[in-house]
Amino acid sequence: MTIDISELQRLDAAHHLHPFNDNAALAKKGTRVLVRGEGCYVWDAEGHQLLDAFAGLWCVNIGYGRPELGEAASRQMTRLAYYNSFFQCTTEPTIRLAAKLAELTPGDVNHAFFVNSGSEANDTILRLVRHFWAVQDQPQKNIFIGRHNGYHGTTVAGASLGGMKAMHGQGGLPIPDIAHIEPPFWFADGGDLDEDEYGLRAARRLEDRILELGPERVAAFIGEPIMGAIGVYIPPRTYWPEIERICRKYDVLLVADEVICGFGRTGQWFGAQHFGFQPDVMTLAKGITSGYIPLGAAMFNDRVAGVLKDSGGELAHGATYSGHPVCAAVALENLRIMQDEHIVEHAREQIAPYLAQRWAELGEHRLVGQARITGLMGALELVPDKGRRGFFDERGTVGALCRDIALRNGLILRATYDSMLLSPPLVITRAQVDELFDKAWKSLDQTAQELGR
Ligand code: PXG
Repeated sequence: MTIDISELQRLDAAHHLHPFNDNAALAKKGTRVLVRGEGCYVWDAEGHQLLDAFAGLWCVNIGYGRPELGEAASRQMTRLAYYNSFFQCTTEPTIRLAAKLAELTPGDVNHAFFVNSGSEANDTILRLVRHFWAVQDQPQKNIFIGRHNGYHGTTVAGASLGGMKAMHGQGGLPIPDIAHIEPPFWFADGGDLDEDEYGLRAARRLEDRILELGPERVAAFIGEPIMGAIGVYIPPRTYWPEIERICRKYDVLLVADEVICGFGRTGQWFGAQHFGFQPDVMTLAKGITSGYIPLGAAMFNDRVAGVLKDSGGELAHGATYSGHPVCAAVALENLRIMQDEHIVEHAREQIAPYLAQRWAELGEHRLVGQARITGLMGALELVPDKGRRGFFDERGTVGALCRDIALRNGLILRATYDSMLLSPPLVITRAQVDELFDKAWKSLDQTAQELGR
């Protein structure tokens, strides 16, 4: 069956509002329609094959086209397409998934509340953590501290917890009782400090802010182990242990938003394990189903869940699709494949060291000021002057140019400002890493040529 692309583009322009797009500009240009995926590749309706070095949107961890996930969905849909977890009921895959997540997440983070996305998981965390303190006679302990340029989703609470100015500028955000501190980004902010010293200094901004607000008012700190959307800010190894120490000292709950870092992205199951800290609460989504079906989970440790369970009343929170059996069945199949095929170990042992080596080679390109990478998550910082840690005057133009050139070369990289971001499926092979390197190098060369004109 052939696809009439211009007809689809016309309908899209007429009826579809795209997230995070200039919709008027897109309507003029015409959207790209993707039609198929297999492993690390996707194909568009015009027949272009693209190496997806971004795993969709940081999520297709097991790669595209695994029929087992469709079969798991089909089996569950045929048997019991839907039942809820309200009214003292639930379904078998929902229970089994909660238990599986308790097994995989570190320490005593043993209790799942299911939703449909990362944003909703963070909304859930905001409400239930505030409730946790309130039922212990500390209703004033309700402030969440996040970070400027953090990304925690786009719902009212998610976007408020995040620190993206553009999002705060639309819709009257942030909501009250949310504070932000500066993120750890040594490349821009480290000055003369070495990275380890800088990591401690950046973490202590949390202590300063807690003391400013009063520890009796601060409910929780939330952070992505590695900040993804803003440009893969990899904190120095000293950062998270210091954050953990500060949270414990002032009895502030530590929330790790693992939506991107979770499910193998860093080479460990979770980013917290990579950095060696123990969260009280975790946000999960994306890789939980490898993006095959929407699902999010807020995970709580024994302390928080214990208080929520024993609070002597009904938990006034939940969605129609909390614990949807089809989504849970797909997540279970995804996690079974990841475990049976040792996909996290493959990423950590076979791919991460080789990718780090090739990424460092890209770092030698004259356009690249820093090539940072952890596990299968990296960024190339494009700069005007290779000898200096600085940025282009008009940020984002060069990144967008490089992204478009890469696309023409058959490579999907995301650009945030002038950082080219990397997050391939975890099943990528060494040969595909070489292909990625060749296409990225060629794209950097062509970008530099364009700039020289
Ligand atoms: N937390 C983190 C750390 C995320 O990266 C969310 C929460 C929200 O998840 P949902 O499922 O509600 O989207 C995210 C999502 C980008 C980009 O441009 C990143 C995300 C979403 C959309 C775009 O890098 N991350």
